Amino acid sequence: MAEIGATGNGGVNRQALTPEDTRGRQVLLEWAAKRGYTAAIDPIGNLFIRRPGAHPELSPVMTGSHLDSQPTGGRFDGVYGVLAGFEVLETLDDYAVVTERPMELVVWMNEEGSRFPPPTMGSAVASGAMPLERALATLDRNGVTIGDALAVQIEQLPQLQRRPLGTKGHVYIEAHIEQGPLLEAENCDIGIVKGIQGLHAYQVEVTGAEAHAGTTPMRHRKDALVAATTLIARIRSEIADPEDILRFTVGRFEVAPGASSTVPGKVTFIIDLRHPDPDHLLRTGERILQFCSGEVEHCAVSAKILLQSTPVIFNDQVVAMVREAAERRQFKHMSMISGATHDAKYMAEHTPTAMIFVPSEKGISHNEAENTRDEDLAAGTQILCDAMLAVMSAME
Ligand code: HGY
Ligand code: MN
Ligand code: MN
Repeated sequence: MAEIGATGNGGVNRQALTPEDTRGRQVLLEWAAKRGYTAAIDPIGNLFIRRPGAHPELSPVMTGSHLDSQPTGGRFDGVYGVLAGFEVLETLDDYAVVTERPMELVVWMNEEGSRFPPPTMGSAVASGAMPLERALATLDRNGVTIGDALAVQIEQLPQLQRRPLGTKGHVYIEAHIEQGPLLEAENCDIGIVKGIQGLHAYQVEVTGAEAHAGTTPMRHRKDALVAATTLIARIRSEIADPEDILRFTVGRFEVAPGASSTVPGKVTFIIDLRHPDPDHLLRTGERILQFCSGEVEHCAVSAKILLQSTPVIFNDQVVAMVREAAERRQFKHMSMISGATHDAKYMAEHTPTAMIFVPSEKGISHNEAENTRDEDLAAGTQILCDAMLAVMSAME
């Protein structure tokens, strides 16, 4: 998979619904077809690869993650969970294990939200947290909509069954790299993930007036860049958290018209705000929205909410079964809350859900240097297999 969209710097650029994303999905579907698994797609482009069980009418034990990446993404974010899940299905085949329930591997569409903000879009739409029409109308920087890009991708995928939104499972367990430093720092092999912190995404528009860089006096300018940077600095100082638990990021910042001799007339940027406490997240979000309205440095400011996902706590029975699997295999493990967001947060709304983490070297992720050792990847895959089999008959 890492060859598809390889950046030549050790990472991948396989953004949602690009030819690289399509290629990755084609390869996985080829592997699935060889194994006789069926494949379905829902209206927002989430893929469901199904290994049959003895009782097809029973709800499936599910796993999954995403194949789309950040522009300078690593080889493991998302991909690991997809390949670990596929490895579980194949291993059960190789050992001729007939499971009571079907097993399904989900490949979520646009988890990263880098080409089409916000993140976890496919799982948000599937769970009803985001209207399908709004997601399909989302534009990339070149004015391409998700709807159009998805139609092109579906054309290039093999024939797929259609599935409505809202697939529920018996249980959903997602394997993922930690993307942070805790497991390595504690010298642990496995993270027993109890939940995910909340995430708010806001799109802010700052509107000034384009003007000539040489002739326009500074005092007459409505410089959208000056206003936007002043606003971001003001917000940062206003919400600064001495305990360093709050996460405030502006990673996408667009200046128009982007010409060096024209005073910027418009700046659009996205705020990514995260915190494990729902009230603190909401209050901080409200303060930010107050800052992002009215006028700053003679420019008009407005903001719209792209995503407000509240912190989630996973099903304690499923979490306990993941922990038991790690104990039985004598892997050193620790419980944790995920700082990164994942599609599992939306599955958790209607399906008993948990996650398994494996260590990230130096906690590096969303970076081409992202790395995890083979033995850690294998350990996580083993726990995923054990836990998926354990929940098969449990969890009525
Ligand atoms: O942003 C995230 O937390 C995820 O890696 N997309
Ligand atoms: Mn991810
Ligand atoms: Mn990511």
